[in-house]
Amino acid sequence: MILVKLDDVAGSDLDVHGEGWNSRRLLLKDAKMGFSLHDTLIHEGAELHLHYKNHLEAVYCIEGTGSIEDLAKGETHPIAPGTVYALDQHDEHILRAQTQMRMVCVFNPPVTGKETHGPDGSYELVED
Ligand code: 9YT
Repeated sequence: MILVKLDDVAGSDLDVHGEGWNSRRLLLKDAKMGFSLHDTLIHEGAELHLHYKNHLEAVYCIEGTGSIEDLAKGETHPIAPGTVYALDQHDEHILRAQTQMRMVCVFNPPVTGKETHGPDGSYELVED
């Protein structure tokens, strides 16, 4: 069994920052669970253009409000606590945070923790 506490991850090397967000990596690839689990903060006013071409991501908002724009469909959906979005089509999107949003994110395949967003908004696939 693996036990992880957010308090131990926040502010450590497992607290990864990007422009407009930081992600507390609770479980990574090395946990061998088949997915990674992140507690991510999207900072107030952030606008993130993302396109996870190599990963499936599900996101559960537990705090804050914002929206997600599905760029293929041209549709924008509000996000509030209790909302899940699942990028089952590797959907290119823009995430906007009206207030700081706290999101629980799951990635399949799991991220290793070393990925950085490419110019296309994706994370590269890190092989063993
Ligand atoms: C919600 C979202 O995709 N935020 C960008 C960061 C990513 N979730 C991560 O690495 O945790």
